[in-house]
Amino acid sequence: MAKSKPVAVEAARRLTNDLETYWMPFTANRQFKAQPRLLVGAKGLHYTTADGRRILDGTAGLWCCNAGHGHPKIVAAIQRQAAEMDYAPAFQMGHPKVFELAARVAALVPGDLDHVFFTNSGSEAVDTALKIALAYHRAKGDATRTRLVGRERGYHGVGFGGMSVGGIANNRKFFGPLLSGVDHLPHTHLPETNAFSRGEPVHGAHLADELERIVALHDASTIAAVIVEPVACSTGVLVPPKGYLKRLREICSRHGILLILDEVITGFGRLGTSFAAEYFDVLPDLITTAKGLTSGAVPMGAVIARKGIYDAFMTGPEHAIELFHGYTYSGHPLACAAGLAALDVYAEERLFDNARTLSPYWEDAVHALKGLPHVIDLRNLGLIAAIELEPIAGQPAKRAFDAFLRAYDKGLLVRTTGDIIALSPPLTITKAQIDEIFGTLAAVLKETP
Ligand code: PXG
Repeated sequence: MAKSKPVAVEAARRLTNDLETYWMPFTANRQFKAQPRLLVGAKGLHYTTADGRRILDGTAGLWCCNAGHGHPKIVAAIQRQAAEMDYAPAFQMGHPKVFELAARVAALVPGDLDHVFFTNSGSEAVDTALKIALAYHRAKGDATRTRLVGRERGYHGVGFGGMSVGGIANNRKFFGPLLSGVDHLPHTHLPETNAFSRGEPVHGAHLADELERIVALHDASTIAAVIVEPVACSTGVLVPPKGYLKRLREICSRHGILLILDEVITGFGRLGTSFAAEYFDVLPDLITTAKGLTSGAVPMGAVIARKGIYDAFMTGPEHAIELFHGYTYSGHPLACAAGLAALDVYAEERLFDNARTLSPYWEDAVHALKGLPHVIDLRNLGLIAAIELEPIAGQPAKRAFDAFLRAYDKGLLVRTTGDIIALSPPLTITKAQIDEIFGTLAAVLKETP
């Protein structure tokens, strides 16, 4: 396994003499703490490491810093807001920026997805959307609609709702029985027919019909909602087969089942459109989002609901709370300031257009890796890509993690899941930087054992 330079360990120790106390999320703690990788600065497309190296950010942080790092407008907006008003109670009180941000977000999504509920993360957005779906049916007098449908290999965060509809065994198996009444559609990964597809694979739309099987088993009158990621990113970038999402939408509509698109990653320009709903021309009932909403600068998530859903709650006495749900930090002023500034930057710098314009170049760069050692599949859409490697027999995930370390040593940050390398750079990327990412990766793959 490639080693991070010893100097990185020393630099980390200089900055903190206690690596032990912090329990790191989704990290091999003991491995990390033996060879820490500390980042101390970020500007534009680059991180700075504790030992003073510049690292090209191939992952927009964790798929979130769509405007690049440290954008002066976003920084200034957060600073101003911190000085002006740190916090306003989220319940029974408001502040102007949260209303403004809701309107600005709603303006970016198609159709009558007109109402925005703020959370602090994607996980909270997912659990909020599932709760809204259940409460919506009840408000409509359809209280038997309680079942939820997710998809194998789906990732919807780490709350009990998101875990339950999620489809990644390691995120589920340690945590007991989870929610009852959940079914899963099959995943859409068909390497035999779809390997090395450019963009949307041709085969597999029929997999949406599996929803009919679930309906036949339980009856539509028991099913509240289906939730899927338009592109399943965390599991290693599974691009939906052509026509799949439209077919899922049709089946949901036919049976009165709500369709939730989890756009935590695909929202805010990742595919070259505001949201994947626009890219795929599919109108969901609810959208969950986060990450790019503030360009990752302050934690924030959101659920965007169609008018009919919001309206269904706006009945009963006017003084009565319509939805018993919310967070202390829903619509936090710092997050709203960051969100408004991020939306300004996206518009002024035409970053969604940049993503769209660059995506054919990105696609060519991804697929130029074909034929390099270990590469068994390449997948892409918008400014997302996956490079799937043949696992080392008996040691799953080791080869890709080794490539991750080698890339980091060569000045490039990538993500890995299992033996898949995932890429999702800031939308501010240039052609030269795309060349740099794939040049580095080609060198890495040639030396990865
Ligand atoms: N839904 C989707 C589709 C996501 O991708 C979440 C929900 C949860 O969001 P929060 O904010 O609670 O983390 C996500 C998060 C990775 C990676 O590299 C992906 C995510 C988070 C961290 C790493 O695969 N997705």
